[in-house]
Amino acid sequence: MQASVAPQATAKAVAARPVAAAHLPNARICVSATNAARAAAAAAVTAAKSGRGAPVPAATAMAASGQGAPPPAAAPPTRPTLYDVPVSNNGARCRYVIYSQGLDVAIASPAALGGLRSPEFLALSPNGKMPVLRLPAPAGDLPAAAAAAGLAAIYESEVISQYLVSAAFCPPGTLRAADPLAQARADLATRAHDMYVTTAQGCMYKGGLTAEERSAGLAQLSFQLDALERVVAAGGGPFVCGAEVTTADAALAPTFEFMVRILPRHFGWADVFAGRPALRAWWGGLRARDAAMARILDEVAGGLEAWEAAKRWDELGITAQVARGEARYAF
Ligand SMILES: N[C@@H](CCC(=O)N[C@@H](CS)C(=O)NCC(=O)O)C(=O)O
Repeated sequence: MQASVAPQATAKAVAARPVAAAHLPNARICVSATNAARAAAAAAVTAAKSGRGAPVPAATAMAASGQGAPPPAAAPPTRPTLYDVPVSNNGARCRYVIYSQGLDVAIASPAALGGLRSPEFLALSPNGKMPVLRLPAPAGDLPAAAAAAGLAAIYESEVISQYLVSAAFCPPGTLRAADPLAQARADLATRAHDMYVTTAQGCMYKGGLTAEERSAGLAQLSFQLDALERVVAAGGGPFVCGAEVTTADAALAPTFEFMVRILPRHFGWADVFAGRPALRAWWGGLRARDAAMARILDEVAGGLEAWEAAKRWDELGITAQVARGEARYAF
């Protein structure tokens, strides 16, 4: 339903939108933006007095990494909280929905819960992966055992993204295509990305892979780029599924930020978009068309620049592996 509205205008129009209590997952426990601000302030005072952690304002939290010295167990959030970090390409799609729709959802680093391997985080996200969305669950709302088992949390970025655009938070049709076939293309691009691209993306930046494993991963990225090119070309642009921006654009774009920055620089690719004109056109216009999209891409880019500054590819032996030339890395 956002399609006919300029994305910047949409973001502006919804920037101050409070989340209607009736639209929230449990009206009894959810608060308006104003009350949330009061509750956050009260929580901060309580946290300062008690030394316990509390949800961190987005700007502060996003500056933190996913790891860090574990604080004492965090107090239950008073509003929905997304645990994620800036460089997380999967989580970035959820941040896009929050930013573009002006949702009253806090963003905090997993470090606020003691990091990805802490019992507190694993109770919310059993695979130890971000993002995870924690929903308000004060004492008495859920049995303690259910809360401890993570029943007040949703993980998997696409599931969170779809929940955030559902009636729990947004008007019907938000970030969805009106045409069923267009929406099917958006779903297809998202699913292909999640099943075949993100599962191979570690070949771009993880150590411990043999030359053959890294080469196979990079070949898979190239193959999947061709498959995505067909889907995006069928929609006719400018967005993933056609004329309307959808959650699919936010799912794919952060991973393209990885590919565009890493593949030419570290693996000798001449051009990620060579022979892929539909993807080139989509990518070329994405930042300028949508301020919330530019924001998540800047967050991902900042994380990748920090990796560059830390010489990640040298430190992990990837640069030396590529220099040995035992396998093909450029596609
Ligand atoms: N399918 C999951 C993938 C989650 C995932 O791999 N998250 C990454 C960040 S983008 C992560 O937590 N990495 C840290 C780790 O695996 O230790 C989703 O879409 O949420």
